[in-house]
This record gives sequence, structure tokens and C-alpha cells, in this order.
Amino acid sequence: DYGMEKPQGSSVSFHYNPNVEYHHFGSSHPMKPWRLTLTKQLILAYGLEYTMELHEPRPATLDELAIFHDREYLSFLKNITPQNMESADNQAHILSFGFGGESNDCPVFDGLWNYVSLYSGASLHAADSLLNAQSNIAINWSGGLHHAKKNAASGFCYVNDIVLAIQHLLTQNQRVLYIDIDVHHGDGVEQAFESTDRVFTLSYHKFGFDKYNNPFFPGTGAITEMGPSDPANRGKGHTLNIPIEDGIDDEQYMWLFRTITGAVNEKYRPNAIVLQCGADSLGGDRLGKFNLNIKAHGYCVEFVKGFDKPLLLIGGGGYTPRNVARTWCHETAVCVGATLHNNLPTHLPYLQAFQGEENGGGVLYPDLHNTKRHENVNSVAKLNSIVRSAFENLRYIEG
Ligand code: V1P
Ligand code: CA
Ligand code: ZN
Repeated sequence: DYGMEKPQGSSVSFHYNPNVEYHHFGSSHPMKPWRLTLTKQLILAYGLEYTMELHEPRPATLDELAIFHDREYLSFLKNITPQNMESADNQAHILSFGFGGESNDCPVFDGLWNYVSLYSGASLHAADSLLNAQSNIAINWSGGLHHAKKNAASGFCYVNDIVLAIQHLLTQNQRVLYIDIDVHHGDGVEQAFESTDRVFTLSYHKFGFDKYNNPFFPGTGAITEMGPSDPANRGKGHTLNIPIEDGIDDEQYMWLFRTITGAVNEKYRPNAIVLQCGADSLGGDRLGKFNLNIKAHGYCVEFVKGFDKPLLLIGGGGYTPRNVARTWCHETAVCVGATLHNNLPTHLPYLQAFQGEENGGGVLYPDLHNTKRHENVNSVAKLNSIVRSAFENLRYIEG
């Protein structure tokens, strides 16, 4: 009699508050929250909503955000508006908290507080459903804002929902593995947990300098960066960074990912995993420099799903909205074990956003390889040497 057993396979929960879509960073800013509208429409058009449990999480409260962030920073974040930001009082703090500035990576926009509480609430709620064993894969595509620091905004990120979700998972899990496939280094998450051995952070990212000798944002994440060097610090060796050059292709990336992530999982034996799925590592991304296709990106999700541990999937970067939507829809299907047909459903709203040669020809899996013609400068020798160094770095943790 199998009546008392839990159903086999994975159960997936999807955490999404649609109010997050309506926020605008400004017309010339690359971060477009409406990419989440496109993502949701694709997921619905393929009927994936019937294969998972849907949740509409409430916004996170100030007290929940204060578990990681400084209260001074939060009260500034809560009260700043485009109308009051010019006041002398606010101007005195704005730069030190990471807002505005020359690059304007983190603009002050209408509804900013609402936006940050919505995406953070969804990550906390997703972590909660893993803790309660309501699902073994929980998804929040609106989160993944890995650059935010405890007292500063950075790189389009104001509140670090990933750190908050990991802190929540740590209340009932001894060890959490954080994996980051966004094209940028997950510096905020790494820094937040640099002094603990209960979180291992692993980031794959572009690292290097352009022809004007400017570093690729945020400029950190060399292979030699492995956490504190002080042997008395428990965080030593619990950080692994995989620096990659322009133009990496599917085969190379999948090889790097399975070789290194597989070794980390075996050595560290985490009780839960958080996977940040930034889609700016795809070919044709407006900011990224890699050449990945959607299925190679999704391979990372498939591979980590195979570890069979509670898994929190979150979004992140991704600046060519139609391809962000395609990728996160595909990865949702990977989680529920569905195969999707390549021709997009004809009843899809916004179908025209995916049609035409420029926009991927009306299919789910267009060829993105070299759409922005980034030459692949990752040599076999270089990749082998990265894997060798990564394995050497892993000797610091006891299996
Ligand atoms: O490179 C910088 C600035 C220049 N300063 C010296 C630093 N900023 C980048 C920020 C990228 C943030 C990525 C976020 C994520 O990892 C997670 C959500 O994906 C930047 C870039 C760029 N090409 O790297 N900012 C902008 N472009 C930008 C462009 C237009 C308007 C505002 C910002
Ligand atoms: Ca990364
Ligand atoms: Zn990114």
C-alpha cells in the first residue's frame, strides 16, 4: 500500500505578484520589469500554470528586510521619491546609499519601495514553501537582485532578496549552496556570507577589461577570490568564482558548469540550493557578452534539478526582454518536466514581440549564437586552467 507516501517526482511552486511589472526605471535604462509580463504570458500560453502551484505573495515588510539591511538605509529607501530627492537632506545621503550618480544604475523612480518589497516578498515566500515542504522547487522570476549591499544599492539592485531568502533557508538548513549564472559576478551575496561556512557561493561571470581598460561590472570575481584568507575565518574557501571571457559557447559553458558545479555539490553536500538564473548570459543580450542559447542556459537548471535537493530558482539580469521570457518559460518547463513545442502558441498576447527575423522568428528556441558577434576568446587551454584552479580552490573545504 503506497497510500501514505508522498507523490514521487518534483512538485513546483510559482511565486509571482503581478504588481511588480508596472514599475519603470526610466526609458533609457536597460532593466525592464515588463519582461516579467512577457515571461508570464509565455508560461500561460503554454499552459504551464496547470502543472504547478501558483502563489501571489504579499510584499515583504520593513522588519523582514531589516534582517539583512541596515534600518537607516531602509528608511531612506522607503521615503525617497523623484519629488523629494532634490532636497538638501536627501542629496546628502543619496550617493553614499548608491543611488543616482554618474551611471544612474540605481535611479529613484515612482513606487520604488513597492517594487523592492514585492520582489523580496516573493523570494521569501518561495523559500518558505521549501521550508514547509509544500514544494521541492520554488520559482520567483522577479527576484535575483544579487548586487545589493546591506547599506547600499548597486547595479540595478536595491534590496538583496537572495540574501534574505538564504537567511530564511538557514533557519532550518545547515548548509545552503548559492549558484549564480547571471553574466555578472554575484558580489552582494558573496559579501553577505563571506564569514560563514553555512553558505557556499559559486558565481560564473564575465571578468575582464574592455579596450578602454574599464572593468566589466562590478569588477570583482577573479578566480583567486575565495573568501577571507584568515584561516580562523570560517568563510575561508567557501567562495568560488569562475571568470569567463567574451563569446563562450554552449558546449564550453555546459562543460564548465557540470564539471565545477558537480564537484562543489559533492564536496559541500548542501541541504538546499539557490540558483540565480540571470538571463543576460544569453547570446544577443543588450549588456552581456556571452553566446549561449536558451537550452544551454536551461541545462544548468536541469543539471541542478538532478541533485534532488530543495531548490529555489530566481531570476536576475536579462536585457533583451523577449529572450528573457523565452528562457524563463523554458526553465519553468524544465522544472515541471514538460517539453514545449518550438512554434509559439498563436493565441499568445504580445506574439509580435517574438516575431520577425530580428525578434526570433516566432519560435521559442531561436538560434542566439553570435547574434551580437562576440568573438569567442575562451581557449581550451584557458578553460582547462580555470577548472584546475577551481578544483584546487575546493581543497579548502572538507568533503
Ligand atoms: O558599468 C556600470 C557602471 C559604470 N560605473 C563605473 C559602474 N554599470 C553597469 C551595471 C550593470 C548591472 C547588472 C545587474 C545584474 O547583474 C543584476 C540585475 O544583471 C551598467 C551597464 C553596463 N553596460 O554594464 N549600467 C548600465 N549599463 C546602464 C545603461 C543605461 C542606463 C543606466 C545604466
Ligand atoms: Ca554570475
Ligand atoms: Zn547581470
